[in-house]
Amino acid sequence: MKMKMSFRWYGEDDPVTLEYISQIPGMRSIVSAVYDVKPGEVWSEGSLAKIKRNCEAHGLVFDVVESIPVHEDIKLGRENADKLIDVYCENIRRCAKYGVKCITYNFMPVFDWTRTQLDKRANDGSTSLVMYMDQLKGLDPLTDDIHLPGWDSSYTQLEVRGLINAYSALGEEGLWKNLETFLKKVIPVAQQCGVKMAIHPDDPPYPIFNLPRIITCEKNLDRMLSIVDSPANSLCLCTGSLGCAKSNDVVSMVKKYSAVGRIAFMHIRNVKLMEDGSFEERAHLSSCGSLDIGEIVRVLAKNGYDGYVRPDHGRMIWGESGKPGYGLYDRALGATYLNGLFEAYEKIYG
Ligand code: DNO
Repeated sequence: MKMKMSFRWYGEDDPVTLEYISQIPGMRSIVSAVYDVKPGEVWSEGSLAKIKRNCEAHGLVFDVVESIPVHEDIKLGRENADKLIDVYCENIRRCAKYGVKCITYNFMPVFDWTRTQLDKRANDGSTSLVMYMDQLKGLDPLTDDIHLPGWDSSYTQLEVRGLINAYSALGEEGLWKNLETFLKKVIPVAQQCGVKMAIHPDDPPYPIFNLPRIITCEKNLDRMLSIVDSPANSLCLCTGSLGCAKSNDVVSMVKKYSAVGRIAFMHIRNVKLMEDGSFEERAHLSSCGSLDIGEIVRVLAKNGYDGYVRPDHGRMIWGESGKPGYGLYDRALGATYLNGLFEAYEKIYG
């Protein structure tokens, strides 16, 4: 197949082993990262070499990194940002040396994805991640001692408050400026090493707790891609992240950006949107949620998409327990469903 099917693996501590992953039909690539250092530090070549070796021992290719985290000081444009960007570039070079072709990252202030519950039970007994607006309402990290699932637990409440205040002062245009500085240094290095940088959209794609969020909609994706007009400056188009804002037409975004070769990585999952903006993560099948996954794959195949694809968050089913969103069974079902769609559409479009 043209597209490259991949699976996220959290390293040797992941209960989902490389052996299990290799047993999923059509599985090609491993999406992983070096987890033994903090953001802003250099990744050891030994760690990268080990991931590569482990993958190859199971007939898998380690060619996608998710993520090299962007240090908050880079996003905030603080004094040591330049030095931290140099470290980032060094990490890109090192990844490339061990065969990595695509690196995912995000530019979300303080928190990565945000949900209000990680184990919402559906009628069929499966559980999944959800965001319920009424659970979110009234919460204020500046005054309450809260910790939402998905947030980086290495910050104290006090540090989180400091960061939130710094970002509020920075605002959206300040964040854009710091993204521009980052991209103008990082993309030429990636290009030189044959690596595509794939920015992950903000999840969910709207401001949370007054924090600026910029990778949210078509207009902003256009702006981001135009900062450095190179295929090395590409998107990780996450259907579930962009798809939880009603105003985003995910199919048309996939169509537009795959036509111009600016999608390096597709995260594919389905979400069910509610009237009040709440959403539930669902099984991958189109009929299980609000997104037309079949149409998304059709459009990709029609445009000859040959980048990476991974089934994103799965539900917990069949009694499995583990890292929320990252169990084996439902993601394997997702991969198989996506492989089926791609096989059919790639055959039709050649
Ligand atoms: C969530 C993931 C994100 C993603 C980062 C990329 O499950 O899609 O955490 O890895 O935002 O930097």
